[in-house]
Amino acid sequence: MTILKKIFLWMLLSSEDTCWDHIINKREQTEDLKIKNHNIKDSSCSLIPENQRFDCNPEDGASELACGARNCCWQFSEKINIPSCYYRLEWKVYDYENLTTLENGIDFSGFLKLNGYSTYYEDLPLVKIESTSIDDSTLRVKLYDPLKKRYEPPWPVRSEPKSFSGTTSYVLKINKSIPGFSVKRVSDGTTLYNSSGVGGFIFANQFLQMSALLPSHNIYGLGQHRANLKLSTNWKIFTFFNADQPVTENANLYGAQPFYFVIENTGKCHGVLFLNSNAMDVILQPTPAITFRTIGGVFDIYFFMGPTPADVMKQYSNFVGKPFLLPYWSLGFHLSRLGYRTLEETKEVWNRTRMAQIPFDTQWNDFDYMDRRNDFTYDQQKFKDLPQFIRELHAEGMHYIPLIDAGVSGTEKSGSYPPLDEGIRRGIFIKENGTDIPFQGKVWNPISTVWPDFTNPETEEYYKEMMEMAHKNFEFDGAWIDMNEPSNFYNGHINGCVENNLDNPQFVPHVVGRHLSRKTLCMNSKQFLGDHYDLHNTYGTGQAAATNYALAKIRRKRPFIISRSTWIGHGLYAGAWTGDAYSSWHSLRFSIPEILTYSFFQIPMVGVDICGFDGNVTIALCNRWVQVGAFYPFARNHNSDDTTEQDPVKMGELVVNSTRISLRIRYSLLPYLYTLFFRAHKFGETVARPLFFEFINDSTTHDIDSQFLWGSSLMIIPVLDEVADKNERVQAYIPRGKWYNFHTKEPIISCGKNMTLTAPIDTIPLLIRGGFILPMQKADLTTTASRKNHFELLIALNEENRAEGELYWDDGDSLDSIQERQFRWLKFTVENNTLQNKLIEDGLYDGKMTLGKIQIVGLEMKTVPRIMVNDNDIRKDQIIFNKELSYLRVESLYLNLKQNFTLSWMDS
Ligand code: MIG
Repeated sequence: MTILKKIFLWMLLSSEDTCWDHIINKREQTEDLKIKNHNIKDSSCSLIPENQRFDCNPEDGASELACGARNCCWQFSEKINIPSCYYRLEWKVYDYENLTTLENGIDFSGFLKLNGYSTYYEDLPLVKIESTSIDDSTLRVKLYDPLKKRYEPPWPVRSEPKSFSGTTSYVLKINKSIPGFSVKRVSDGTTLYNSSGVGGFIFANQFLQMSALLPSHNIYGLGQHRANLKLSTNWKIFTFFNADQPVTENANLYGAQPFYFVIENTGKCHGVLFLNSNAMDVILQPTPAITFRTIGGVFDIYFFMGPTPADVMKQYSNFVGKPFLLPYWSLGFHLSRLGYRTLEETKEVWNRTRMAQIPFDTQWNDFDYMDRRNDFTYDQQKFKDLPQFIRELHAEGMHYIPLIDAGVSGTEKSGSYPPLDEGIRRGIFIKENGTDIPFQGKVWNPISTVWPDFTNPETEEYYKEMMEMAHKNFEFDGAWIDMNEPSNFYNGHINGCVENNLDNPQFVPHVVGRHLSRKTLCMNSKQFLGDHYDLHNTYGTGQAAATNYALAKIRRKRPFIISRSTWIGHGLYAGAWTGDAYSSWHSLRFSIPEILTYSFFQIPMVGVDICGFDGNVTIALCNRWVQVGAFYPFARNHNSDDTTEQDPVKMGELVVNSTRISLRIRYSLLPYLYTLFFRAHKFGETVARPLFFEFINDSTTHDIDSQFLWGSSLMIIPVLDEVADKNERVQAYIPRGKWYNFHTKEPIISCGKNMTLTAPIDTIPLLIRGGFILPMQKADLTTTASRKNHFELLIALNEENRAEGELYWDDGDSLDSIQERQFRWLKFTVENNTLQNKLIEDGLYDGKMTLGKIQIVGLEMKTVPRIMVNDNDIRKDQIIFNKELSYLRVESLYLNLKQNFTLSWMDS
């Protein structure tokens, strides 16, 4: 085929994408030049604009010479992040061969054959590329070694997809002349991902790279990083390698979630998972484009077509697993700190918090409670009465969660510490390379630490036994799993790691310290399923899975686990907290995008340490932090041992007041929050939700990460800086529609505008969205008590005087409530001045469910309305109506929610 014909074909394949067209034109010119001009090298290079450069020398210290050796372009750039050494358009080391369409007519397979040298060791001689249409909205493209099995992550657990033969909302195209592929949305022709001839496609043993053009700058996800919700495309490197790294910008943190989410220019959305657990850099550049650069495994890429944000989430959750159904009590307030040195100190804080009438469900202990900081033990002196204390908590309807460190003590007298003896007997610890000896490092344990290998199928049973042994001594209710990146005080061994190609690969992603074994294990240590090098990022999720299994077996109730480290699919087993946050206004402000980003990853149960972990918090900061912290899905105040006490009572009257006010609101809204968590479990929906999920066509919302929603209908507008705090005012964007001030019930009608809201010193601004019904219960001091109170409905009418809402209810703790249909799942609607309930699904839960009160906001009536329940008038003294506010309250109802009822209002 002549060059021109090739170009023509290629243009046909991809002519709809503007960015792409641009490059094609350049390429066409380049090819013309090739014919006319000998000095093609420099001209082709200078035709590539800066923001279309793809880095050809990601190692430090690029030079013209080294760049030339890579057959790349060199054009020195002053700007720090813009590559001086970049790929020429025709750069390739692979050629397509034997591309064939498969039986279903949509999927294909083919090979890429090596025809050059990437400059990285061990380029694969042959790469197989396969596309699999999983369903109409999910596409998988996998590139792997057909000759030798390479590592692939064990989580999320997945079955080989069957290929689908219906119509798909996407189409995948290949330009046979150059490596790569493109994925296009059928309905509007948007190219979502185009890697054909973009950057340099490389598949070497320890260097895998793929770049792709993206359709917009609205890119989200790629956690765990401290960043704005909408990610910067200004040559940003996001490094994925789980590390014990206090939360800061431009660093790889505790979790790895290589999943991104894009709002296309049309407002349609899609998500992309890059299922690779090796240490990896992901670069976003202003083209806009993305580069994945990883040092092991395979390319396994999943496209989730949306088109709404909720669709993307649902499709993604179908693949990675949906969040666990949490126990109701876990939605209460949690109190913790490192450095309650004794049980007495723990009790003191517990007591004063309760005495202050602060809603409070779960007391935590950090490793203080352990005997010599060893897992599965408790200190028989300083925490002598721990078992009794836990019984007391239980009697009060409260719960207890202890910390469990990932590592187990590695030096104990034989026969004295079963977790070590049993682990050795079963051979389940991560091993020293080439031996059967457990890999030894050091964490909190007295002398040394070894790590259970959660990829070993034996470990689950081992973990269960160890936890059961501990549980017999003190009946904890959940688990807080820490240091599971895994973290180590040494860089590998006490004297480091021996030189080897896993600890010293040719290319090291931009991990903090630029050294893989920094504060973790040597990369060449051995796990059941392979090298730690490959499995590192999955460790925390492996521990979460084993802990979940153990807790379910031991307690026969819903497991509740909070983990620091996370990986893809983590939410199926556990929630997370974001790790060590500094007690600063800056951390407070970033806590919102941090929490929202975890929602994308299907980890809705997430929180930031309220009032911050490191550093001393001020009263002013803690005061605002407790207010928003009450709206973190996971609401826990936690603190380091070398900082001043920051439990609400210790912070003084102002903070106590704010805590009480905000937690009472939280507790009163728990039936709503629990329903959202049920929907997360059932459908993969988000709980804490970015505004753009609900207002996708309003592009102002695409950037907002200082406000958020619970579900569709409650907007939280926290005070996040000192100016707003002092002024007691906060700026907020109110999307189009009718809203109501939660506190005052005043209506706000917006056509999409910025507004200033008052934020009194002890109160967080909250808005309810017209058109929705929120199930509530009167707050109490524990969830155990509050969930017995009568239900209430808060009805916020929209401009058409309609509203709807939902309630999921069960006993809040049984493992199999859903399978056994031990629930009630109701829908409420308001239409034609009548409130009605209907079953969404039939259920058998037979606990009491009484509706005691309704509130309606936005009810415009001339006089106090007459109200009928099931066609009977109710008493006048049950009705309170505020005409100016259009606010109605009906009290002392006694309606069984499990039966159908109607409640209507009319002019009297
Ligand atoms: O080396 O268990 O992020 O929440 O208090 C520090 C002690 C270990 C780190 C956790 C923090 C916890 C602390 N842990």
